[in-house]
Amino acid sequence: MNDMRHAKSLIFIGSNPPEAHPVSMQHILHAKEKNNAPIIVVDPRRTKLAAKADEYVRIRPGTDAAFMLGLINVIVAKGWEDKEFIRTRVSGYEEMLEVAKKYTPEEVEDITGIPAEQTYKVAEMLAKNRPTSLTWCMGGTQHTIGSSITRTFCILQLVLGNMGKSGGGTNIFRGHDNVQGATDMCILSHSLPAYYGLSDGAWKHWCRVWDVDYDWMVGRFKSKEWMNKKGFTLSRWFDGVLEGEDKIHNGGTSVKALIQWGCGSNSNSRFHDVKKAYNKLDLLVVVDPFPTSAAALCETDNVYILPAASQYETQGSVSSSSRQIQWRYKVVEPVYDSKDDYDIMKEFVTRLGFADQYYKNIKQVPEDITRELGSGSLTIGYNGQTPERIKKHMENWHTFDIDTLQAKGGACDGEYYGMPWPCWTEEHPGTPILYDISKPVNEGGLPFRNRFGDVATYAMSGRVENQLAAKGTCNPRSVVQGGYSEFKEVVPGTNWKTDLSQKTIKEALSKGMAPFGNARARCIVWTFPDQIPIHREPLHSPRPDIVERYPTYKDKADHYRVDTRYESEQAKNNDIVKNFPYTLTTGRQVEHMGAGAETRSNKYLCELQPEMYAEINPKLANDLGIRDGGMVTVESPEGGKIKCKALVTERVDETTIFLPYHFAGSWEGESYADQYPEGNEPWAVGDSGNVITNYGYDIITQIQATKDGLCKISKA
Ligand SMILES: Nc1nc2c(c(=O)[nH]1)N[C@H]1C(S)=C(S)[C@@H](COP(=O)(O)OP(=O)(O)OC[C@H]3O[C@@H](n4cnc5c(=O)[nH]c(N)nc54)[C@H](O)[C@@H]3O)O[C@H]1N2
Ligand SMILES: Nc1nc2c(c(=O)[nH]1)N[C@H]1C(S)=C(S)[C@@H](COP(=O)(O)OP(=O)(O)OC[C@H]3O[C@@H](n4cnc5c(=O)[nH]c(N)nc54)[C@H](O)[C@@H]3O)O[C@H]1N2
Ligand SMILES: [Mo]
Repeated sequence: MNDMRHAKSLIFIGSNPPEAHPVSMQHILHAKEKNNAPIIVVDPRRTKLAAKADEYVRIRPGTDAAFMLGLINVIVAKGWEDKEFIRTRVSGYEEMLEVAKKYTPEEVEDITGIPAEQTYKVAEMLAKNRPTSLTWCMGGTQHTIGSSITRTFCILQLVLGNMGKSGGGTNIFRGHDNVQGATDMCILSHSLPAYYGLSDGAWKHWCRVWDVDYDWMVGRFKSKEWMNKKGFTLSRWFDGVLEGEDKIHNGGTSVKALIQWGCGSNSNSRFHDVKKAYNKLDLLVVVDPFPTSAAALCETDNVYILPAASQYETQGSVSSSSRQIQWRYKVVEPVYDSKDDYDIMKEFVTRLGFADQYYKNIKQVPEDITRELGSGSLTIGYNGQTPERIKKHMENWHTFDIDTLQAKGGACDGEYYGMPWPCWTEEHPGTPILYDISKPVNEGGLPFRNRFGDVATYAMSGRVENQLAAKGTCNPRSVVQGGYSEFKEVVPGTNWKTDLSQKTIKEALSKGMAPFGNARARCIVWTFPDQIPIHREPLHSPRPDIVERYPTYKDKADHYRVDTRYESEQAKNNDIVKNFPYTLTTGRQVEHMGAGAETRSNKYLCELQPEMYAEINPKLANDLGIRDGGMVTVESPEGGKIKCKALVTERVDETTIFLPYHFAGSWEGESYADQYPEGNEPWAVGDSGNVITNYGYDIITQIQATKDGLCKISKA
């Protein structure tokens, strides 16, 4: 984040840091004030960040891929692309360009609503102010094509040659405290820690790390098939409860029990379906410092609330958005009956009868947990950051330079704060900027990773292309002067990812090379439905004519154990748009967090932001007879309905409604605060925005499409 201070221009796409990442603003405004870096904001709403922008680009929700491809098209037509970077470090460029050429600024205007002149203007601002720091957040991801949209952001930065450079890069501001750490540990249903996946090889690797017998592990599953199969995602667990037993891909059974561990519940889209599912469960366990809306909404008796301690009452390692690892120290002992998450986990593990295996390497909690994870998380270089080193950084944080992150003198001399991963060995200083070939690998430099072989043949063109970086393109002091494959077989039968002795990693570093090879960044992903990212209209769109030209995907069966509708849902659009003509989008307020269980339990924050509202443009409000502060009803195509206040504002355009998603505690205007355990009802209650968010999930990640959809609004 601090490296944004070196940017010469900054573009924010679907990211609103004054609300969601206020601390980052010091770096952003530093670039603006000290470097004269123009700020470009791409958002359907004129946000607080847009107020600081040199160029505000109003975009129709869900159409960012078209805008990015349009920018690439203009940049290349003007000859502004970084030809040397593309020649030496990019693959699949020609094929990508063929696709981008279809997105002329006029076509982009039709799809996105962005005037063609503005696409030219932004392209020129980016080309003439390099490097650009590109930031995206949830406005870029929460769409059916979110995984394609984010790829177009990366490709734009490749075309401009802004990757691996100080002041450049793709900077994704993360979500919760330690969500980068949670992601790295793969608290996800499709991978073991550190992105190893679910293959037999991945299980065998982690069984070796945990020092448990692989066959014992297999025996924990109904059958081996379930070890290798993706689980449910958080966004769809309730469909596993509601769908017919034969329909779901879950061993012939619906979901019977649910543990929500640090999950705010009304963060799920289609929340009215979530409510139905709570009441069909045999067992619901909520592990949280607050009861959450789940505990209040569930009308059955089988709900257990386990009071978790907060992060001030525990300690351990956490990872920030910048891949830095920090140690968090305990401030107070857990209060009242609460226990920290480690102790709650221990109670479960002990009663379930596998404490011996679970704690084999763990004598000292949490230091040994950090050590064990590090010893196995070789893929991303989490092995050099020992608890001792992390604590040393915390004690000496004042010796690190804010511009470079590097310590000048003292106990951490030359190291980067928090040892951003990859930190390949206990001597390695950490990697402050990914893919930076200006520095030696031993000093925090890095090439692009080689992951899918050395040569590829592209289906769309039949062209064969070397996937390794060009001759002469490598980090200083690399023994191989150019691209190279990943390191294998230094210890027979292993590779750099599975060699627990870490000899392979050390061998690579001794040669000044990266264990994962030196390759090109790819514009083509041959395992994705869109090998090159393209625009596809949201399932529910205000523009049926664009649906015809840019239709969605085919329906996808067994997508994380549930069937997911794409074309069959979009087929209903012509009817839906007649009754639900307004575009819906959702997001955050600085005063509240996520589903709001914590912040709506805080008197002072509730005084600042006490009520649920819908943002509506003055013209639309006037046409519909809606007044600022008056009550409105908002309805979704799937039967969801909420009541809240109207916030009449130019922030949104005449066809868009914005809802914050932090509220719960009332349903169609009726409070259910009395259903919280006594004394635990929140200070602020309101209808949940997620009752209105529409059906729709990303084709790869299954993230919920909470940033586009349709709705109806009327005076209540
Ligand atoms: N105070 C506070 N801070 C938080 C959080 C919180 O709840 N409260 N949550 C944390 C979490 S978990 C996360 S993930 C981050 C999220 O941080 P952000 O993603 O920055 O927050 P959002 O408000 O969800 O969305 C950002 C912007 O995307 C815009 N947007 C909506 N649709 C589109 C679209 O189709 N295209 C484009 N270009 N923009 C669009 C919205 O208008 C909004 O201004 O914030 C983190 N920080
Ligand atoms: N409409 C709409 N919906 C969205 C989004 C959107 O932009 N629009 N954004 C989505 C995104 S990006 C996210 S990340 C999700 C967030 O959704 P959730 O993950 O549900 O968000 P939070 O409300 O922050 O939930 C965190 C819970 O953890 C509890 N907690 C805090 N500290 C601890 C602890 O130490 N231990 C335990 N056990 N619990 C603790 C808190 O009390 C809180 O109840 O929402 C998603 N939903
Ligand atoms: Mo998030």
